Amino acid sequence: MKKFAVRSTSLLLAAGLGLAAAASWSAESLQDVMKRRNLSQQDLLAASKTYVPTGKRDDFIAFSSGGQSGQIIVYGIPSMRILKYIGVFTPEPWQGYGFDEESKAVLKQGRIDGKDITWGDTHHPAISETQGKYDGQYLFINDKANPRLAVLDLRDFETKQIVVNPIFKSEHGGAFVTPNTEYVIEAAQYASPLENKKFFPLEEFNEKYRGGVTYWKFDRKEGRIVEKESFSLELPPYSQDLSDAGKGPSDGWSFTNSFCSERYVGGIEKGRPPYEAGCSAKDTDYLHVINWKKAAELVKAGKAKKINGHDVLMMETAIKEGILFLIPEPKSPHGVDVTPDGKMLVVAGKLDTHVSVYSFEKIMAAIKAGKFESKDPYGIPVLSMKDTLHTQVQLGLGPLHTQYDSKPCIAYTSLYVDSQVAKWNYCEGKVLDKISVHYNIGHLMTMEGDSVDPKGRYLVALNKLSIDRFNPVGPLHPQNHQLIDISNDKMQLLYDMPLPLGEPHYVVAISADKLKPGVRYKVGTNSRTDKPHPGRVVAGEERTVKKGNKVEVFGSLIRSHITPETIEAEVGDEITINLTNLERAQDETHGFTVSTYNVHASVEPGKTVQLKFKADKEGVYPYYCTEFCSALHLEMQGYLLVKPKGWKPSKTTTLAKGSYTEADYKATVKKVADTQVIIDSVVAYITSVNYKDFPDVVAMVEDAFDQLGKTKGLKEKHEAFAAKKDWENANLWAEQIWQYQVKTADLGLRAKTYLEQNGAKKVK
Ligand code: K7E
Ligand code: CUA
Repeated sequence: MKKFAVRSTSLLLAAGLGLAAAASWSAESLQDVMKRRNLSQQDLLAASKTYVPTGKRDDFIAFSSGGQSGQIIVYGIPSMRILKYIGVFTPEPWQGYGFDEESKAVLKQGRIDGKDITWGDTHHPAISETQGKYDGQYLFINDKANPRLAVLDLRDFETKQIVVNPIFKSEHGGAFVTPNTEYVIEAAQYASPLENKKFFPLEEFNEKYRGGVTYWKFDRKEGRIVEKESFSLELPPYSQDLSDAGKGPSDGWSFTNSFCSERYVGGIEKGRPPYEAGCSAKDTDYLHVINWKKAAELVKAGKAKKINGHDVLMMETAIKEGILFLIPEPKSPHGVDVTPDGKMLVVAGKLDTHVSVYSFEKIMAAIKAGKFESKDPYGIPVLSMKDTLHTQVQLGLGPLHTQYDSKPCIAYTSLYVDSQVAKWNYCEGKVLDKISVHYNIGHLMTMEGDSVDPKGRYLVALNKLSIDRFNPVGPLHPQNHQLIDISNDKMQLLYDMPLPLGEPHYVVAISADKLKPGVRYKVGTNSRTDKPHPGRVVAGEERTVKKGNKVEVFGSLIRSHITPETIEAEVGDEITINLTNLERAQDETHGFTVSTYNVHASVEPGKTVQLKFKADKEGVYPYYCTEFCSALHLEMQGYLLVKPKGWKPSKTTTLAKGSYTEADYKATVKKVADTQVIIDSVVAYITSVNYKDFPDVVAMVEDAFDQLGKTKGLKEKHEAFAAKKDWENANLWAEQIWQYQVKTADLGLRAKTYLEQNGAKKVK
């Protein structure tokens, strides 16, 4: 390998050929380290279960709600390494989210009453399902504070759509998908008048305030929610909480529980007892049982009423058609979780020590027999607990949420007050194990644990308080996601991960091999619409168009150059900059910003973005690439020149000249020749193996030849200047050849390394 070491390129080669330093093992033994760091055998065991060596990958990918950050957090399991934050309801500068026109258009869909809302209280992410199994195609998440739902595409981990709930003022029981992602379920939380901008006094709460559940229609082919085909069910003002969709035998039904079915409206200011007291006075609240398939048919048949332009199936209709029922459930429940086989639903009452396991078969039997114990004040038939319960199990204080294991009948329930996870058998109604967590657990999550096909192995406890677990960082503490091994009879705590981005209520995890995200876009793609971008260019077609006071740039980015190098405008001009990243190589993202104009874009390979602003102040504004993309990244630069109105150059200006000699020129020419030798050898290697079987390598090779192709004609150019003894121009044009060669060699070496590591075979 050494034979390629050429002076000016040796740095590049050292990196590209992987001339690693000789492995230097620590002289310490494992025992020494245990002693020095005060680690137990148990600690070592836990470490070995979570440690993912460099270059290796995680088995599961978790998508966590970002809580009040309005974002999604992506991390790996079991390493708990954070992989990405995805901007959803909130601008996210790294990804240019909210700073380029394409993503601004997505955020704009989330406007309410014409106003931007640039944060979200995200609670429940959901992965799209096919036949009840996670399929890894799409991700949904709700915003509780401003009732909205977002759609993310897992091909590029980008937010594509935000829809605003047309009738709710808050929302909590979403996102939950039906088994084939026909609908995304979203339930209201705090009851309000359904009609927009309508005021009714709290004294009319029972009559004029309403809850509900919305079923958002999802078009999988388009990857978007179809608002026109979505509908809601009007429900009593019972503070609907979490939902879940039936599966298997219960497919077609959905379940939503509630708290404060007392319909208490507080009023401590008027001497009445406070909310907390009034909202937990009764021993039971109501589980709503809804036949959503039938509801969808009724809406299609025109039985819905339009409220704010949205189809709402009124309670009266739902009762008459026999698609809405209630079942008492223990005090202030939080989660309702359908078992993987779809036969039971587990409800945990926060203020009860039991979990209640309802049998779907019994529910159906009671409905069929018309066996109701009463009607609620709105006339909804109420099934009795006795007729519908399979069993109740005493688990501990403050049971909240339940998830399932790959082993039959095994469930895990979070105990908020006890700060514990309980492992139990819901078929036999037996507690099997308990483990303490730190502290005050909300949701918990097992691998694909709310699907029909849970994967077992790990459980994550989403603890609300971390108190003393981490180094102190001030009064606001991070949250604590604790990883627990559930592959054996006894649960084992493995790892504490601080989550520093809001309170993530829920997280879902999918087998990593189900995700197949791309590494590049088709050149010229608007990633937010998946369509060709009108501002796209191919190499050589870059241009700047000035029309009146509008300056529009159609530019490109490729290592290590921004085209154009200057943008000239007059003060007051409207500037539009379209940029296409022409790279095909993996991870060659360029960023782009213009000084002090509050614009930023992340332009991944193939993507086209648009930045728009008014050049409202005269002056000189550098623009540059914000991602360290290459050895000449800092040189990816240019100037926006904003001239005063009517400005003319006062005298002929000349650009500053460098002083170059014949010797400089000759040295550069030699450097070019040496580098070509390296390129030739790399090309010889690549073409000697079956590189065409590796699509990533083919892309790199294409990129490399693109770069090399740009040197065409430059040799003649520098030689012509040399003949005239113009050493500056001769040297700089020769240097430009080397610039392209370096990029060619960089790609070629990456391709070579890839081929070597991925078992490329010799072709004759
Ligand atoms: Cu915080 Cu599901 Cu919104 Cu429970 S939720 S903890
Ligand atoms: Cu492109 Cu830095």
